[in-house]
This record gives sequence, C-alpha cells and structure tokens, in this order.
Amino acid sequence: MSAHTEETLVLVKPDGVERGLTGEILRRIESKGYEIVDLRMVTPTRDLLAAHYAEHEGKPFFEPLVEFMASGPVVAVRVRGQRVIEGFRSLAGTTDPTTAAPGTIRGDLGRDWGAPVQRNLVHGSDAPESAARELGLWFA
Ligand code: D4T
Repeated sequence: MSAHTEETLVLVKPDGVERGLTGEILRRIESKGYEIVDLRMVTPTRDLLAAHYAEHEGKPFFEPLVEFMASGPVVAVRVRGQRVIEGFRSLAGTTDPTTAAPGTIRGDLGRDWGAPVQRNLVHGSDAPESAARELGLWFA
C-alpha cells in the first residue's frame, strides 16, 4: 500500500437498500477504481448507531436519524483506495440530496422524501480517524 492508500466506511442506508440501489452504488464505487474489501448487510442496533453518530447526539435530528437508520437493513462496505476517504465523499455529493450536484450518488438518485436531508442514500467517513473508528464499529 502506498502512503496515500486508505480505507473508508461506506454505508448504503436503509433507503438505498429498500429502493434496490445497492448494486448501482457499489457499481459507482468500483467504476471509480476503488476496491471493495469487505461487505456485510446488517440491521443496526440503537447502540451501534448511537456510537456511530456520537458527534450528533443532542441535535434535533439525532433521534429521527437513529430511528430511520434502524428501520431496515444497511449494507456496510470497507472500501480501499488512494485518497478514498475524500474521493468517496466527492462521489456521494453534499449532504442534502435535493441540492447535491448531478453526477453524484445523492444528486442523481436522491431527493427530499419527507424529513429533509435524512434519506440521503449513503454515508462515507469524513477523515482517517473517523474511518478507523467507524470501521471498528461496523466490522468488529
Ligand atoms: P454522513 O455522515 O451520513 O455521510 O453524512 P454527512 O457527513 O454528509 O452529513 P452530516 O454528518 O452532517 O449528517 C449526518 C447524517 O445526519 C442526517 N441529517 C443531517 C439529518 O437527518 N438531518 C439534518 O438536518 C442533517 C444536517 C444525514 C446525515
């Protein structure tokens, strides 16, 4: 592995799985040239989600977010590549799917389905420290 090879946690959220977009999302990751090195489908517990979203605890969207994320299966993916942490966030697009740029996962496939911002199809770690922490939680 070169100095810039990293691993990140990608989640296909319950909306992505329910809409049958898992394959399309994985296709975009692979087409970009990133490597899928581990993958599992899981309906996350509240405890796992509270740990995953610890930085958002106390925010108004925290409880509805945890409830949504626990509402069905999620696909957790360990993805490896050169600068993949920022690279995947670029593929995903900005947080709000309504205004995410066309060409991105959220921009092409997502929109506002009710609770603003919540159903944005994917999660991607935002820094090496959070990637290591999150991969440890989801691939314990
Ligand atoms: P993740 O962490 O899922 O990759 O998303 P982002 O990094 O793009 O966005 P974030 O951490 O700001 O938000 C985490 C998660 O909370 C949901 N959310 C966010 C929500 O339901 N309502 C809101 O108002 C916001 C800001 C969506 C993503």
